[in-house]
Amino acid sequence: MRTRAAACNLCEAMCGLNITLRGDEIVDIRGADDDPFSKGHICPKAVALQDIHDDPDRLRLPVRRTSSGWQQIDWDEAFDLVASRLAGIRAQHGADAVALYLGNPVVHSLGALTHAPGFARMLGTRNRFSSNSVDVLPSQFVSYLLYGNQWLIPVPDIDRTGYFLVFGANPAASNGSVMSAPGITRRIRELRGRGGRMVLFDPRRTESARLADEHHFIRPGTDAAVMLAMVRTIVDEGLARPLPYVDGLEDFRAAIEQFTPERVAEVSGVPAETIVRIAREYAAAPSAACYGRTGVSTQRFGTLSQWAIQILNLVTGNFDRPGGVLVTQPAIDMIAGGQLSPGHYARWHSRVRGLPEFSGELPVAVLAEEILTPGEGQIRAMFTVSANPVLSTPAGHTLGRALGELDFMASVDFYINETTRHADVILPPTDLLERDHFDLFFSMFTIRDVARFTPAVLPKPDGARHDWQIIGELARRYQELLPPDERKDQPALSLTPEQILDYGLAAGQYKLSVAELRRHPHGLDLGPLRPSMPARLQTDGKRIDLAPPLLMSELQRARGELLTPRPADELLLIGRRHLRDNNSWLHNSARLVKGRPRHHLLMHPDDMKARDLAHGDLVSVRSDAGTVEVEVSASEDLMPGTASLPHGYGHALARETLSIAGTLPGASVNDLTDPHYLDHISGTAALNGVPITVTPPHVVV
Ligand SMILES: Nc1nc2c(c(=O)[nH]1)N[C@H]1C(S)=C(S)[C@@H](COP(=O)(O)OP(=O)(O)OC[C@H]3O[C@@H](n4cnc5c(=O)[nH]c(N)nc54)[C@H](O)[C@@H]3O)O[C@H]1N2
Ligand SMILES: Nc1nc2c(c(=O)[nH]1)N[C@H]1C(S)=C(S)[C@@H](COP(=O)(O)OP(=O)(O)OC[C@H]3O[C@@H](n4cnc5c(=O)[nH]c(N)nc54)[C@H](O)[C@@H]3O)O[C@H]1N2
Ligand code: SF4
Ligand SMILES: [Mo]
Repeated sequence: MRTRAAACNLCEAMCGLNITLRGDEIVDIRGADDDPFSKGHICPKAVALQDIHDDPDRLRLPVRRTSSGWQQIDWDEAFDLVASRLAGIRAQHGADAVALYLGNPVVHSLGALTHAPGFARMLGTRNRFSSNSVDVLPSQFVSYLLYGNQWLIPVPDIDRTGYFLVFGANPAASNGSVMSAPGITRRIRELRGRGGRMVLFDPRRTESARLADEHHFIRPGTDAAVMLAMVRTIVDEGLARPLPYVDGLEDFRAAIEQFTPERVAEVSGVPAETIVRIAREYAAAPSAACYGRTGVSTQRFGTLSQWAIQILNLVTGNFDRPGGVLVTQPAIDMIAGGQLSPGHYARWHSRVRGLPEFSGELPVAVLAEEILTPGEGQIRAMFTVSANPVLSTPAGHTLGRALGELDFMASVDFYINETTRHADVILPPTDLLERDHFDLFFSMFTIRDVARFTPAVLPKPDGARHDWQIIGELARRYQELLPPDERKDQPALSLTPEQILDYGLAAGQYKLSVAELRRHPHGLDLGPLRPSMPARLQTDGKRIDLAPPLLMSELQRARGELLTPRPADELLLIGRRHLRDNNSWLHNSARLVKGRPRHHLLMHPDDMKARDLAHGDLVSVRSDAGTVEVEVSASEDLMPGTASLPHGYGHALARETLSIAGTLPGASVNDLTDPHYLDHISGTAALNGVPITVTPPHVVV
């Protein structure tokens, strides 16, 4: 028996692990007490690393879909087939006919992260998509406009802050996002233990609400209004302490005149006194951090919400100060190194609906229509990497139908799921324990600067390929098939991830190397977050304009809707995450799915009574985009007028290939979410706050 230091990369918390092995068999997985960052923290999902590794349903070799079912093929044949079909469709219909979708685990897989962007550039398509447009895009958009780079997103200094003000995040379930903070519940308890406060706004009394000093219900989609009213109070009461390099406060104040606490109380359900009191407390706190995640990004006013969060931090002097919010200084600084683009906006628009690109990507809400609408520029082929958009993007059922219409589809994934079942070829990478790991992406959002390199825990099986090897080889063969004038050499594709890391570490301020990190298997703590502004701003003159014209015009456009109360009898659907789920893909682990069902629609008992629904009933849930049937559970934790359904369920379509997940009950919430219901300016899908009706299934409305 031997014990190996490892890292869990299932979520953003980046927990350090100790894995005990007997030969190549996993005997035990536990939190590593000697990891300076995670200090032994672990959650129930970590054992899934073993379950994925052992899962007989996981693909080990490429498969091809044929009329008589899935057929295993060898790598050589698979690469040639995918490269020639993609290049052929490009030659016939142009580069935009091949679309690319990068799913969430790309940012968790070192090799996918180092190699997928190069292949994307090689494909040269304007039809590029990722999970960003069902996730963090509003934050990227705001950072691009305020700080000059989409990834200069400040992180709450949770270990030192005196006041943690949270909108639309549930770190007790998600373990934190754009805030890598292993052991977040402990950190929140410590915050309160040192006399700090946590105040949370969420339409559901969540697991995180139970940790907070105060939880306030808020009508979905009204956060921006509440925060703008807070800013107005702070400015009018002379409590603002803006930094010397911040401009535009006067213009901004003038634009929010109508956001009085009284008026905002009517739309949000948050009492005016509460808005004013929290604004005063926030401004008076010796240090404070305002933070909001998917609940305030994937909603109608995602960009305005994320803007208001930045403003709250900027006007109270909490931006770039210990205990406030700070930008990390990671060992590999991809912002300074230029590997991450500052961002650009509206350089082109989607063909059918005319939605603007952001930083080279179109909103995934337009993907299905770009496949289904005939004409010049129509998408005819898809390449996906670690993605399940049929379950994770709005009107996933329509997208599933669209994928069935493609001329060709290929996916890099180790499961045949609701999305990859449409692929002609699936190329499976090694699993998470068979490859080296370094959190290249999430090291940008840690609550302390840390660096940890984890060599593969288990050997790579014969004939297996890593994500980067798959993408790199495919890229090589694809490039050869292109006419010389269409080739785009991507030198990074011929490097290994380790070489890329070494280059990045040496260029970074700590002058590290992979060899040095190997000597510290549990990682290096590089210290608490440090002020670094305005030097790192990528704006003109290194100044921050609080009121950039694009956001000001969005505010102008949205003001009326934002200040109009929604109908009193309207029911709005919100999402839900559970500690033991992970988006759409850990449901094939028996250990994780056991226990009480987690897929139910939650509703307030009064709302159920008004609709004649009983606890446990199968109900019909209807939106403008679709209908699903699912069991309903009564919960006093829901704000009246809201209902909650988690995403990532509804695996019936993959019944034949996911033997455990395929037997789970539940429906996909994204058969209800609507590709036309968006955060207008960024195109991010409004997955929260979707109007629905709920009836017993036999009632026809
Ligand atoms: N266990 C687990 N962990 C995960 C994941 C997972 O699926 N499972 N997914 C990972 C990923 S990809 C991400 S991006 C992160 C997400 O991390 P979080 O954003 O922290 O995750 P959620 O639990 O979705 O929290 C969103 C909260 O917003 C609330 N909400 C909905 N609408 C509104 C609204 O209009 N206003 C306000 N104020 N609140 C609203 C919801 O009730 C919910 O509690 O989690 C990551 N970690
Ligand atoms: N209604 C609603 N919808 C949502 C959300 C919500 O809150 N509400 N949350 C959204 C968010 S924040 C996100 S990020 C998306 C996530 O949705 P997606 O981006 O679709 O990602 P996952 O569901 O995590 O799908 C992961 C796929 O990646 C594969 N995979 C895992 N690891 C690897 C790997 O290392 N390499 C490769 N090649 N494949 C791998 C898995 O087998 C699985 O098939 O969902 C979004 N959808
Ligand atoms: S919180 Fe859980 S899933 Fe996330 S990194 Fe830690 S052990 Fe893994
Ligand atoms: Mo996400």
